Amino acid sequence: MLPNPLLSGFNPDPSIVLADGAYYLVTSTFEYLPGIPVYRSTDLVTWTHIGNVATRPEQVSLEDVATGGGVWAPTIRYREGVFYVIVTIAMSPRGCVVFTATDPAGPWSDGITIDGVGGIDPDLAWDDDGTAYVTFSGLYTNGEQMGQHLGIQQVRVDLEAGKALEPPRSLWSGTGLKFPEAPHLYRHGDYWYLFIAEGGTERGHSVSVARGPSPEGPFEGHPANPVLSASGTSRPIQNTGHADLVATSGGGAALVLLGMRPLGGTQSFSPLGRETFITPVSWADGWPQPEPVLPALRDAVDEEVFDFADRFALEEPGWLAIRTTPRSVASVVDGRLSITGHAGLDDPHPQFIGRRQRHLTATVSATVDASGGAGGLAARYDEDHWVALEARGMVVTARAQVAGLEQTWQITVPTADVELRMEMSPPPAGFNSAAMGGDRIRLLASSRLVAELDGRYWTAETCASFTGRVIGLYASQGTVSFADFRYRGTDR
Ligand code: 6LW
Repeated sequence: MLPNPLLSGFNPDPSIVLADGAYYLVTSTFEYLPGIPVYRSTDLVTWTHIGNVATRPEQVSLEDVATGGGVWAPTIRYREGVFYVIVTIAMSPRGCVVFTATDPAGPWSDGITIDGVGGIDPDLAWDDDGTAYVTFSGLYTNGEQMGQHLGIQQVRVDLEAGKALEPPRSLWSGTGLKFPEAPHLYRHGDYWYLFIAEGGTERGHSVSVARGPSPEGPFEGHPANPVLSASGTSRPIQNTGHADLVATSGGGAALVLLGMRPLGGTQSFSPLGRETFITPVSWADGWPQPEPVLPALRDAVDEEVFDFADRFALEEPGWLAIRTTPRSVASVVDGRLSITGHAGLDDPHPQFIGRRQRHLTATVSATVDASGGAGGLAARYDEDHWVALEARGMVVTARAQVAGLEQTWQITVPTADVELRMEMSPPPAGFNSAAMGGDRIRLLASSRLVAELDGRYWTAETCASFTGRVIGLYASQGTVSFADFRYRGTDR
């Protein structure tokens, strides 16, 4: 059985390709850099984060992009020795961009904008004679109807010239649920299949399928659409949709797709945001039938220790920064990670580097010296939603920021080199407000509890954010240094 989640933590909108016996999977990164992680596996079980598509800020131009905008829903494909990633840089003039690489670990090209694709979630497919098709979710991008969906559209494109060869044609609009989006187009047997998402990316999220005789259609819907949805069920994995099809060993097939793991009671809250899952697909009468997405948790305890005496600790591809690269925020100086701060976490350009929280039970810690400034350990959703343990000299302040409102708790610690720790765990069983809430977040300094919080306020549902929880190190003033950063997580 394949593990589920397949790639845990903030990994939405997965797209996958099989090339020369290996799978490559990419996900969305929004306002973070580096953008678009590339994960590799040969068995769909063990995945390695081999690099990122957007390692240079100019590839995606995020400086002025609002949080929640930026790198949306990449598609990865492979043809004649070249990997292609096509993606929308939302709310940015870059628009629909195609990157190429011969080695998926990188480097990837600077990217070329394809003019004439008015929408989001572009897919790339070629027919037998080499005609390239971009199929996307049409959106009004200006005027009074801005943001309204136009259904699934398509253009033939010249990838080298970066332009559409025709005005968008409408292909199909699904079954009538809201937001037809996330199209992926493939040939299978005698038909071309169009998989789309419908119902919005929240609890109504669904997968619907249509088929037609050519990549341009005409398309007829699957009689049992939507073919996959967790909507209205009590399954532990919700919001399932935005699927990409891939061949598996032994002639089988599977969908990779996004989903969430809500905690708590009837409302329920997902601390990790949208994660990547997988589910088998069988074929009957020329139609695909995916199975419901079920959990298959990994047993392992995942442990990462970044000891900054190792000067390559910052080169690991999983570090993220906001609208800039981790290396322009932090550096390794005399065996410690050093960050110089001049803005707070509520600023669009904070001096923060972090990593995805990937487990519902996780402990993250860092040893900080803040004798020359202010900074520490933070868990971030966006500018208005974060939790921090901030050291300033020998004073540690726990800061909880929700919708721009803040509450603080303060203690004094005995030494300048203080261990800051966040412990996250699922809510307790029972029928009270803690049990009905989000995960528990405990904030500790030098092993003393400074605050304990209901994590519901730092979840995908509350923050209305497309990302997930990113936990890491920051400085808001002066220069702060860190001896280490540790992450320990388990799903059991
Ligand atoms: C993405 C859209 C969606 O472009 O959310 O879940 C948007 N679906 O398809 C951002 O991830």
